[in-house]
Amino acid sequence: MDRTTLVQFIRRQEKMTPGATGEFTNLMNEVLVGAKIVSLQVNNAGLGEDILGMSGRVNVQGEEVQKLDDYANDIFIKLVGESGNICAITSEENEKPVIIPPDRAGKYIFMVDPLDGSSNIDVNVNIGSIFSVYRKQSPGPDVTDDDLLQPGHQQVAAGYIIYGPSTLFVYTSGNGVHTFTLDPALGEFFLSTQDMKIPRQGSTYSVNEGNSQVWQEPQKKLVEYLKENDKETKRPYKLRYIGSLVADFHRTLLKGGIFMYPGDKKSPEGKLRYAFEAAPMAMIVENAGGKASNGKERILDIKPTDIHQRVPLYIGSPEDMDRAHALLA
Ligand code: P6P
Repeated sequence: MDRTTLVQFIRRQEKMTPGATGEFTNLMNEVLVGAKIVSLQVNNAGLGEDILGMSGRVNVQGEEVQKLDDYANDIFIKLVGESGNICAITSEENEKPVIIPPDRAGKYIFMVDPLDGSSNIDVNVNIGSIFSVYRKQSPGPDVTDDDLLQPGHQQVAAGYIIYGPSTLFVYTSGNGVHTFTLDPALGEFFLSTQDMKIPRQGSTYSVNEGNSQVWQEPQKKLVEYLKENDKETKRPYKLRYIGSLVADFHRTLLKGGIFMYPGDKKSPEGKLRYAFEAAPMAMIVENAGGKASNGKERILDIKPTDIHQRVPLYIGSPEDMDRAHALLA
């Protein structure tokens, strides 16, 4: 394995970026410290302090909050909030944005799902943290909706940390998708894969078929099509669904195929959040040669109207996505 650390890699990219000031590198350093701290807690969950189980709180999404959700949220908000590089943080766990006082603020906006898939913690299934970085758009010191409700194509960077058999940090700043593996003995992330590309076509589909009774007809037809027998188009596809977006997405990125969380008759906008899940994964998959849509429109072209807006998500290999769009049309 290459012994390039995550910060060394980001610094190299910074040197190749005209006008770079080092603020982004400093911000990313705080994010990776947060990742190491959360990784330690996730991997020691159940040992020592009682960090497993429910916090007793229900979040803005109406979801029961795990103690580790709160812990991860506090860690990222504290570390990134004190970096001096950001003027606002939005989090899936916080109803309102955290606004940094102008005298301690910087030019970036940080958006985070601090612990996605946390309902899987108690059954020891992979979970993750997902983040996005945007530039402040509005002039002057105040943070406005122009800063908090940006279309995903304005992301400066996007990434996720997946806490599993190993802790991986996967990110893009628009020049390819790169993966770093945490060496727990050294407490350092080392470069493991540079400029990842998603296979042009896969052989798996990933969706919660438990919702099929409330799917719209085109969605039903798409999944039936993927299950038909046709050697020429590598069908039937295999179903793989973990119920943790970071894990389902990471497998799709490496092996190809398509992940879907469609809108349905009960929830026309689906379940996943635009800012904290769909937009960052869409930036990553496009930088790896894949595609991401809401079934019709490119995810990165959508301008959200609320920081907690939900959106249907189809994401994966370009050939699988093109076929899905043809069948959903
Ligand atoms: P369902 C986890 O709660 C999450 O937000 C994503 O990580 C995951 O893809 C999705 O919800 C799973 O939802 O309805 O299939 O349990």
